[in-house]
Amino acid sequence: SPGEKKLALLFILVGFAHLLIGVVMGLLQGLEHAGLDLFPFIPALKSYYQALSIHGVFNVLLFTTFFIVGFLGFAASHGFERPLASVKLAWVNFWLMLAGALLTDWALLTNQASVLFTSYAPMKAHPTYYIGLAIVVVGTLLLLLNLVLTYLAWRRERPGERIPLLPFGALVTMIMWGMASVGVVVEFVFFLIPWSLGWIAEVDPLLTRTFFWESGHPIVYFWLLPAYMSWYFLLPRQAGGKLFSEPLARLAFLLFIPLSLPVGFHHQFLDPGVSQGWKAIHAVLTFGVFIPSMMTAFTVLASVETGGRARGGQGLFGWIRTLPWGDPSFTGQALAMVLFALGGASGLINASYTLNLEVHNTLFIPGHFHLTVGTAVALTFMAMSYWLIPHLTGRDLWSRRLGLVQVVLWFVGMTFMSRGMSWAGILGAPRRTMLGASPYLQPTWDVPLQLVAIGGAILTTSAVLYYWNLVATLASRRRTADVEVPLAEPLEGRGLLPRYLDRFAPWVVSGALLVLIGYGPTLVRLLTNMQTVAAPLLRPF
Ligand code: HAS
Repeated sequence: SPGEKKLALLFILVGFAHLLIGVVMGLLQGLEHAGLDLFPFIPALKSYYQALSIHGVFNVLLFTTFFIVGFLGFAASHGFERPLASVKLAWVNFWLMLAGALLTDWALLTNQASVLFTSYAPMKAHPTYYIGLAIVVVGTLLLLLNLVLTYLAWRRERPGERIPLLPFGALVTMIMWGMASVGVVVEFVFFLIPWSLGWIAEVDPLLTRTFFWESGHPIVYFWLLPAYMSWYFLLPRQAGGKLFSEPLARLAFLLFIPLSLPVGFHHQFLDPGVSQGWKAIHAVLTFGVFIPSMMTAFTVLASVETGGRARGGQGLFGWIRTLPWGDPSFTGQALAMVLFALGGASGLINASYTLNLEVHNTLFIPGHFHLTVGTAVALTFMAMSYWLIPHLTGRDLWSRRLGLVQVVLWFVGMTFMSRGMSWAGILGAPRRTMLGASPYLQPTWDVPLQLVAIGGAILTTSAVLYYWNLVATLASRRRTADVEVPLAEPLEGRGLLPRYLDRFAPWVVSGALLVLIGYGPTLVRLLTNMQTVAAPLLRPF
């Protein structure tokens, strides 16, 4: 309905507004690393760490979450061919999340929350920072509630029918995130918020970090799965082809529910106080969550190939040439995938327990996540917006050519920047450090850090082009006939599908069990060691 389209648009625009500020902070950081420190010239910014905190929270927490909530609500109601169960709840959710985001923005912009996006204690932020983020998380859970209610209403109307692909992807994403969010909810509600308000005197950094990473790794799949929804269910149609295998696609999505949850210790390989045995188990499970992404690489590439061949492409690689490279939405997503393959490879390096000792807390890690969340996710969301915003507004995209240049520049900029970061990281350059001012700057870091700055400048140019096109599209009077949602058909038709690929319960139960096994013993030990209310209750275990 027009109301729901408007709501989705508002969510998405709030997300992109945050990305805009985050990108500007990114440029300042990149230049600082290369020796050009502009921070003293910007009175609003009190320190490098304030800018870095704004960059992280705005880009990976607020941009992503607002885009995702807007897109998933829209995708579910479009796929179910009915309005959300409660459109009123969806509007309440928007205002609630906006209020939460504004609280967090205020704390960050006034330099009262320079604690970086991981919110690690004992660095303490103003209470509004934690409360605002907690409200945003509650908003995501309200979306989950609304999606489940919509699913139940649809099921009553269409008993026995298989869940359509778009809502299926939206439900998997939100069920996974609903389970994953428990850690960060406990961390914020029982520890960080009371501590920041002065109600409790101290918190245990190891315990809060453990709760954080219980949610903090799966959150990357909360960001990634909506991009996967586009790659699997929409991109093949944009390429002129079909989804290569519906069962494989569903299996890959469902595998993320159990496999993305019990892997958080791979962020804590170097934390004392977590036993090596549990770290090793999480390392092995991390290799498990690699599998659905490898399945994705195969299925999506095969789906896109059906498009290239349907357009007349022949031979082993001839189909690549005939793909619609003039379409910024297609090209942006294809380029995002190419860099994601490198992001996956660097993820494997991080996940390898021993190799992690070499790269942990170095610039190699930002090198990894600018390829994953910074490209696979952010570039895909921008590329999707080239059809989604015209669809939601009824206004024609202002310039396809500008869009094309923008996505190519993002790809080139990120290639330079992530290469520079990974290279400097392997040479020992630390992350989260004002490198330009450090007394231990190594001559060998010079060239890689120049690459970071060059990449940052290209990325900023790309961002300027993106916002130019976005604003011009929103302001344009050029109306377009309804831009369709490019929903792909499965190649093999809608044949028989095993029931377990259309049910959530077995995956949810196995996910819950894996979390209990993977985290239970460590959490019980950490909680009983503390002077918490829970300690006497947990001691018998
Ligand atoms: Fe990660 C740290 C391991 C995926 C984000 N990661 C981070 C941090 C972030 C992040 C933000 O094990 C930093 C947190 C912090 O601040 O401390 N990560 C992995 C592994 C994967 C992985 C194994 N990460 C992601 C994704 C992210 C993300 C996705 C965001 C969206 N990561 C780690 C580890 C650390 C870590 C350690 C901690 C390091 C430390 O020491 O602190 C895997 O899920 C990756 C699987 C991906 C693939 C690639 C599949 C390729 C596809 C594309 C194919 C298309 C092609 C071409 C080839 C297997 C699907 C198409 C061409 C056409 C023509 C169409």
